[in-house]
Amino acid sequence: MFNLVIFGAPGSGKGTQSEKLIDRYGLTHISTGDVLRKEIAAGSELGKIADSYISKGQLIPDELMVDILASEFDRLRPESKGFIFDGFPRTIPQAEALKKMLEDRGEEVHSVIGLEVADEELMERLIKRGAESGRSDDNPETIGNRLKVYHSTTSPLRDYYTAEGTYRAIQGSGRVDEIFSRITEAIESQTV
Ligand code: B4P
Repeated sequence: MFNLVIFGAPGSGKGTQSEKLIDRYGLTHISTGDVLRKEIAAGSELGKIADSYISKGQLIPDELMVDILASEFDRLRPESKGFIFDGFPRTIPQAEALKKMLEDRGEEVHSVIGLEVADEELMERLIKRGAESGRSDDNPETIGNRLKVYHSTTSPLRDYYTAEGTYRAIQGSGRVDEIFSRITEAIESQTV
């Protein structure tokens, strides 16, 4: 099994590049953002809790997120030859929980792809997406909070995964297909 984490700020292209990686490598995609948005659309109890955080640009509490991730992983695992974790982990405790969850199942994280994009470009992309899709967290105030949370709480994961020896920084601006080539080169240099 090959397990990949795609990491980066909000709007850095995690979802966009994950779609292409699934096609290329046949991996199973777990996007915690997508899981939460489905729950919100269904109006479930979990969805109501998630909405109260997402609409403010805050992270869902770690304990809840870790349970969601583990149940998605166990549900999808029998059919899978490897996973793309998109949007998870977003905190050091989530990274530690992911490591333990995988170790308990005889697995590990093989590669962490970090998409690096300047804040001004992230803001522009997300405002554009908000205008097109109406996503409730893509408005300037909430985007500002999400970027603050990213810098204070999520970006320390770069050092965490650098110490683990799995982190590869990828320049995340430019054309989608150019970025995809940079990612596949990095993955393939880690696996040969
Ligand atoms: P996510 O769904 O993960 O939201 P995101 O970070 O904004 O998405 P992503 O980075 O994938 O967007 P993409 O670049 O594809 O999370 C939403 C919320 O859920 C979080 O704020 C949090 O509250 C909660 N949550 C999720 N996971 C959690 C966790 N583990 N713990 C706690 N809370 C959690 O797309 C952005 C836009 O850029 C698109 O419009 C795309 O078309 C465009 N784009 C992509 N690549 C481009 C390029 N190269 N050039 C120009 N535009 C590009």
